[in-house]
Amino acid sequence: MNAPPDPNAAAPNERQGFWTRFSKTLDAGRQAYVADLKEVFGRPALDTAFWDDLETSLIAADAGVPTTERVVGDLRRQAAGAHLRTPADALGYLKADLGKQMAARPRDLNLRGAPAVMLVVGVNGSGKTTTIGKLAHLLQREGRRPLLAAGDTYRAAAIEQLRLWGERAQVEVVAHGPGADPGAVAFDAVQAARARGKDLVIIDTAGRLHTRTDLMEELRKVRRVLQRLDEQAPQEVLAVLDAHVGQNSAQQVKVFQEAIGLTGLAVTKMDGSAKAGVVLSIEEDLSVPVKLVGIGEGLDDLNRFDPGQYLDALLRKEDGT
Ligand SMILES: Nc1nc2c(ncn2[C@@H]2O[C@H](COP(=O)(O)OP(=O)(O)OP(=O)(O)O)[C@@H](O)[C@H]2O)c(=O)[nH]1
Ligand SMILES: [Mg+2]
Repeated sequence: MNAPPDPNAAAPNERQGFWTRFSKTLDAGRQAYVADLKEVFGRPALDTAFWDDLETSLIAADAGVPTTERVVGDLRRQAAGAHLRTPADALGYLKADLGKQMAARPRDLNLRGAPAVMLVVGVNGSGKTTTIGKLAHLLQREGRRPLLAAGDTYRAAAIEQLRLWGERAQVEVVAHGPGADPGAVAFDAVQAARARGKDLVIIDTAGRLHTRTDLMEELRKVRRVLQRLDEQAPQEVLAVLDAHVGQNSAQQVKVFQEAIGLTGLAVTKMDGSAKAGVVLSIEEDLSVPVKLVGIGEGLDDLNRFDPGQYLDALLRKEDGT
């Protein structure tokens, strides 16, 4: 028997042009800033205006107050100790520091299972269904055989939307009628995947406000059903966050994390969002790694998160761009 494909074999950078588009779209979002992080790091001197504007632009980018204070405090100490002399030095230090922290977080998708099961959750309209369509496409191109499960049974339109993504990405969709039990859909999808030789099931769920405890219980029920079929399932529970929501998304993540446990985050709508810094604060505060980023509504507008590329796009590249 052939060995299954290594789920994380394809380097993130192989997605053609993704990180160039990512960087451009962050630049577009940046136009809303009071001061621009890239501009601040491009200045000649570590003067008072530099420190003030660095702090302002980190907060404007939604890096959050605690993260901003820690980062700026740390840089100031390094500068006082004469370890940093220019904004370019500060940039190098900050990128190395944040990069080290980010590299320590496990970001690979766990796709080990027969099939592996991914449960995708989040508040209304955060981008779950779209992310699932793009993710199915991404993973299929890497040699996986995904199947989608229409676990959002609240609206007929939600089932149709997933079917449409199924057609676009050329993957099968298992669905019941509107009003069906999401647990039953999930169960059938895993059985169907086994019968049809699929190695991955991605389950869509209805958007729910994190404050609705009854709807959180429904997610726990889906998880219990999955665990009856495979103790390790779901291998991934991904919360989808809209980057425009910025700091408020931390609260959403916390509640989903407590209710069902999350293995990772997918941050969507980074295109044109001025709040790309939110990744820094969420990871620092909540220790749930960002695994995927979305920059649009097209099939190729999703990629695995790459901290180095992200920091280049947010702060500045060493070559000044
Ligand atoms: N610009 C942009 N739009 C996105 C992105 N991801 C999703 N969208 C759009 O956001 C809207 C909501 O996306 P959905 O995928 O339907 O969100 P959802 O979480 O499934 O929504 P519910 O099922 O209603 O909770 C749609 O109009 C998507 O096209 C993205 O990365 N960039
Ligand atoms: Mg949806």
